[in-house]
This record gives sequence, structure tokens and C-alpha cells, in this order.
Amino acid sequence: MVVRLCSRGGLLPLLLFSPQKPKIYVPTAGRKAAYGTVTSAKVSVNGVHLHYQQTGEGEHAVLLLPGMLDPDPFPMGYSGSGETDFAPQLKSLNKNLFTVVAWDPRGYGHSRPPDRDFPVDFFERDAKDAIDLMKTLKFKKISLLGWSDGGITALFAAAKYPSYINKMVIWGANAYVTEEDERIYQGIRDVSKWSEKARKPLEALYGYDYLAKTCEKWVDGIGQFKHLPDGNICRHLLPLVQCPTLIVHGEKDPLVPRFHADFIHEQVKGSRLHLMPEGKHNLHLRFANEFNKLAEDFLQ
Ligand code: TYC
Ligand code: MN
Repeated sequence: MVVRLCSRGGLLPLLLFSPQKPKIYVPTAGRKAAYGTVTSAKVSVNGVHLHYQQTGEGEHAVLLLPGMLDPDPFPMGYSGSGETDFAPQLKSLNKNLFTVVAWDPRGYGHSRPPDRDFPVDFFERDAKDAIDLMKTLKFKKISLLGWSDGGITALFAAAKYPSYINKMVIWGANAYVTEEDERIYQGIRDVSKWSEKARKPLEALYGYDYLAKTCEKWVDGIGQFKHLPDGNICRHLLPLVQCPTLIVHGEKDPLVPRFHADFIHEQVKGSRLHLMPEGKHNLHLRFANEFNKLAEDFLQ
């Protein structure tokens, strides 16, 4: 394992007992870490080669879960891949406190093949993949930072694998689908109607055809829940969540109305709701410093 330069508890025993004492305390290693070495790798999980990025040496493992689409025309607001969704988190979350992993769910980012599909249990499948990935990487327990669809996946994971989850922060997630949501989904179905700014980065990652096809499949996939009782995605699971949970909501989010955050807040026992008055859907990018501080404080 990695030496934790900033933790006395971790360093002192090593200084006293390690035969390699002179090699251990190297200040430049700490600085290098502070500026961020991010490794990128693939590992076989549930029959798929899942891609992830990893940074930091902290004891506290944190998994970043990306969303599917972000048509909000913010330059860094593209998604579907841990690489692009979470640049400010990978760069700036405290590397002495946290080991941060950002994953690409199957069919997104560099976790292809397979092509992405959306069976009705796709959130459950993503949750199991995410947990099995982190177990494969030998993390004993993890916290979750889940955005949008990744927030929904985090809710599934927290409810179904409670003993493996430490804490959870989610934003832009919804536990059910309403008529209003369905109208918003239909509005983003055709990627040729997106702004150039929103489409270009995703097109560069996926190619136009895969992007267009996957967006349509996603709209159909998330639309399936509209036909279930109460538009249910994971309403039934919210009371099963046991971990400390922070829900962040951008009051100017054009994609996910406030009532979704309120509902999750009501249903998840002891959860905290933090509103960001100027935040939109991509609040972790637009207000990265504020968001990172909030998340770090909550996780500690
Ligand atoms: N859930 C999408 C994501 O994962 C974003 C989104 C939310 C899109 C609501 C449309 O009506 C919508 N990024
Ligand atoms: Mn990637």
C-alpha cells in the first residue's frame, strides 16, 4: 500500500519500523501527489472491461459516478465518462485524505465494448458493476459521489450494499419519472438539435452515430420507468439507505426539478439537503471549488 505522508498515525510506525526509512519521507512525492498523478486502467468485472481513473493516496476511498447526458452547454459539462465529467474532482479533491476513482459504466466512455443498452434493470446492473469494480480494486469500504444518472446508481448501490458504503453525496438525481421529466427527456432526444458546444466533446469521444443512437436509447430506457407505478425508478429503495447522505441541488437546474431533491431528502433517513442558488445541473463543474469543499467536509 501507499505511504500516507500527512497522517502521523500512518507515517510514524513506518519511520520506526521500516528498514527503508530514508526512502519513505520524500517531500517531492507529496508535492507531486498534490498536483495530481491520475492513472488510467481497465479491469475485467462481470464480463466487461471496465475503465477507470484513479488518483490520491488517502485512506478514504471515493467513487465518482458519472451521468449519461449533459446537454447544458457548458464546455466541460459533457458526460458519460469519468474522464470528462469529473475533471475538477480528480484534480482537486484532497489526495492525502482520499483515494478517488472515477469509472466509466459499461457502454460509456472507454468501457466499450459492449455498446450501451438500457434494460429495465440498468441502474441495478450499473450499481453491481460499480461495487464489484471497487471490490476488485481491493477497497474495503467506499464513499460515493454520484451525479445525475450516477446519483441514481449511487442510491441503488447504497440501498443494496449497505455494509460496503461509508457515505454518499448525490446531485441531479431523481427517484421517479413524471410527465414533466418525460417532456424534458424528449427535448434532448435528437442530438442534432443540441448546441454545438454541448455536442462536440461527446461527439469527439463517441463519434456522431454512437452518440445519437445511445441518446435515443437512453431516452427510451429512462422512459420505461414512466410506465411503472408512480414512475418508480428507486422510490422503494430510499428507506433502505443507511449511510450518511448529502443531497446537493442546483436551484437553476433546467433538467431536474427541485421536487426530486426534496423527495429523496424526505425518504432517505437523516439525509441533508444543500441548495446552491446559482447551481444548474453541472454545479460540480461550474462551482467546482464550492462543491469540492462541501463534499470533502461532509465525507470527513
Ligand atoms: N440524467 C441525465 C444524466 O445522467 C441528465 C438528465 C436529467 C437529462 C433529466 C434529461 O430530463 C433530464 N446526465
Ligand atoms: Mn474514460
